[in-house]
Amino acid sequence: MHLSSKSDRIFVAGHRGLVGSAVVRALKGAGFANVITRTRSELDLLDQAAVETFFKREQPEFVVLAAAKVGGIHANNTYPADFLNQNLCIQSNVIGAAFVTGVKRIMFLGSTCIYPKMAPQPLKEEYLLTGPLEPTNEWYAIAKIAGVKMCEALRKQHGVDFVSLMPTNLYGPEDNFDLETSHVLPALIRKFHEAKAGNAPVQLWGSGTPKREFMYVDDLADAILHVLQTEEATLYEAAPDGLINAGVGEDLAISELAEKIQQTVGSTNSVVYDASKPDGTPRKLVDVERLFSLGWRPSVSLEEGLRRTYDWFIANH
Ligand code: GFB
Repeated sequence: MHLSSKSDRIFVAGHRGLVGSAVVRALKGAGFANVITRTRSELDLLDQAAVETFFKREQPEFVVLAAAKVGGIHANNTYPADFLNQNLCIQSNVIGAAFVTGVKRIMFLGSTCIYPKMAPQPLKEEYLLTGPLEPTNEWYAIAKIAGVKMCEALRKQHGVDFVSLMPTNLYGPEDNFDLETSHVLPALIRKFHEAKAGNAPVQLWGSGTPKREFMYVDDLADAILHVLQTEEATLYEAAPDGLINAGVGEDLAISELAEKIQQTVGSTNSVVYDASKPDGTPRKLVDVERLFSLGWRPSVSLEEGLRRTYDWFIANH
């Protein structure tokens, strides 16, 4: 059942993260009055009993599941057990409690790394489980695939309206700028910014040739609201399996991204590549036909998004 009233009760799990904070901004900006959030110390999503008690007491009608163990290529590669286990637990607890308490629609969020490493581009939803995964993030991907399949299975067996949205690489305010655990875009903003104080070259990972698609997180939040407000029949006509990609439809090489960030930050430092660090998947441009067929389009260009993110970084770090 779709989100239709400004008084609907919406639980945003993970509201302090990059995605969750953008979803809360979007919901409140659109006038939704009952947005429910809990910090990690108030509700541990790894604790099944606590999650179920919370759902029974608060009775959310809609859920955006943006809580997850996430990180860039190095974090994914270094902590495979944490990425697999924590994500499986969080999503099993939240999706399970949502089912038991009759949530009207849950939106489960994952990532386009669920698709096979060598799948044809752009990545269509139907390519799921057609080939081996990218090794640096297969642990995270397997957890997320399980979440997609859990939503699909509950819908198949019980007719619930549980849907999955798979965003491409995201960036924006509240991102993680830690150089060890972050994704490439915030890492490069920080590296170029800090390098401005001297003449040392900026060290980037891998070869610079992999291509990525970047979506500003407020665009994703807007897409989430759009899908939540789409009627059930329309939604499943576009996505019979309940799986929808979210992206902007364009990608660029990491070396090109580095040039754009260098311009945004105003750095003149040279760039060197550290070939001992992994490249990850060569390309993962998503096919956005399903989402676009629902009438949604992105509105923030990469240049504009980079400027906003750099401003946020300067103000907050
Ligand atoms: O964003 P990123 O960490 O993750 O890296 P993925 C993207 C590309 O940027 C890789 C290169 O080819 C990196 O080698 N890169 C260059 C850098 N310099 C840097 C740097 O300083 N820091 C980082 N982090 N990368 C993640 C997955 O994959 O993307 C997750 O591991 C998830 O599961 C997420 O799907 C969206 O795009 O390779």
